[in-house]
Amino acid sequence: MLIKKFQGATEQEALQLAKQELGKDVIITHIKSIKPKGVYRLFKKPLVEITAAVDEERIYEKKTGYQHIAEEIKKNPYEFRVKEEEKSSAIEQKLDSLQSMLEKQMREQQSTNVEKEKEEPAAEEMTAAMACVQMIYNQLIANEVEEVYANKVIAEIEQSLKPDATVDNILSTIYQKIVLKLGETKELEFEEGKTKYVFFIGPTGVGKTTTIAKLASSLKLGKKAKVALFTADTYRIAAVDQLRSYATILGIPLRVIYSETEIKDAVEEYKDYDIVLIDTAGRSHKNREQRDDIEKLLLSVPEESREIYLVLSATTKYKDLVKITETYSAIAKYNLIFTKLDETAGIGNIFNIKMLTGAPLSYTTFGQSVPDDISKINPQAVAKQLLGGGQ
Ligand SMILES: Nc1nc2c(ncn2[C@@H]2O[C@H](COP(=O)(O)OP(=O)(O)OP(=O)(O)O)[C@@H](O)[C@H]2O)c(=O)[nH]1
Ligand SMILES: [Mg+2]
Repeated sequence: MLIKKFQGATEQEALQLAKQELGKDVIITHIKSIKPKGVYRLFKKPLVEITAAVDEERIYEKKTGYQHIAEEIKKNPYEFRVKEEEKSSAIEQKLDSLQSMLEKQMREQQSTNVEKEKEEPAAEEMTAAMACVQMIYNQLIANEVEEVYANKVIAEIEQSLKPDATVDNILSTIYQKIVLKLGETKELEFEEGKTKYVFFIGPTGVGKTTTIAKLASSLKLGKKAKVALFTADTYRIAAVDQLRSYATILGIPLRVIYSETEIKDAVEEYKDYDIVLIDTAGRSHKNREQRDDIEKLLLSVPEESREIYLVLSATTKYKDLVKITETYSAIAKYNLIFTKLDETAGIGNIFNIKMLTGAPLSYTTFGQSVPDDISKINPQAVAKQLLGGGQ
């Protein structure tokens, strides 16, 4: 969208100028009367200034062909990946859905603005740029980004915002900010000759065991890693059986760990393995004893051979996520996995928890199907969704 101001002796004259320059499809987003100041008051008539906007989407589409990206996100929001060749120019990409939404909202505002302005010329004019920032803020809030973090992003860009900044400028600046804040994604990797012990911790029922099965499958079949499974979830027979059935299908060993000392004992036996994925019982972060148990278990493996993934459901309320992450932050460093993205429209919690903990983002899961419903978190795709792409 291109936004520009035009002045004329009358509204019609200003509109005509706008149409000459921007074409017949311009929409008026704002009208105000400019009274000449000082000595000019005596011999100059007031002018009418209109703010006109035009959708350059189609021209842009032809130029860049980026329209398909928005289409792709729309079709499959969670699996959308920025293609390699587009990565470098990702920040320049149009956020088509948000653009059209902004345009629609501006059109809706148009009539109210025009009315208001005619009645009482606003003392402080809200620039089109500020209106755009406000809409982006609303969009972030609608996607369940916490106010404090939405404010933070907006405050950071506002300082450098020029009053005549275009929607393009504003969007790409905010988009870049969010991508930067989401940071680099942490992928589960392994080094040959070094066994890595990977713990999956988190509240009950979030999808730890299912996520382990998905990752075990892609590590073994995709990356040809030598994988073993441990389970420390001995509270329920069904829990061991659940993991055993995955282990059997994948043809990998499963060991049941009854106490943290058994992990130490197993080190020699599993030294030829690249990765040992360790399932834990869902724990209540409120229960002190359970928290201590998990701490003992995690600390039984030295930091250099240990990796921890905190599994959280994207459907959990932000306030509860704060408590959960606080509990685990006090124990050790972790990476973040968000499950059940198929059950929620708001992905704000991914951003919220990243901002809160600073922990690296790693995977999202979006369904019960093993091994398909998992992917590495793509910060570009998350930022686009937060800004309204793919809605
Ligand atoms: N919709 C949806 N369901 C999921 C997802 N991941 C796991 N589930 C389902 O959530 C339920 C619990 O999954 P589990 O893997 O057993 O969860 P857990 O964290 O190991 O549970 P506990 O061991 O009891 O703490 C199962 O019905 C899974 O199929 C997901 O991404 N989306
Ligand atoms: Mg489990």
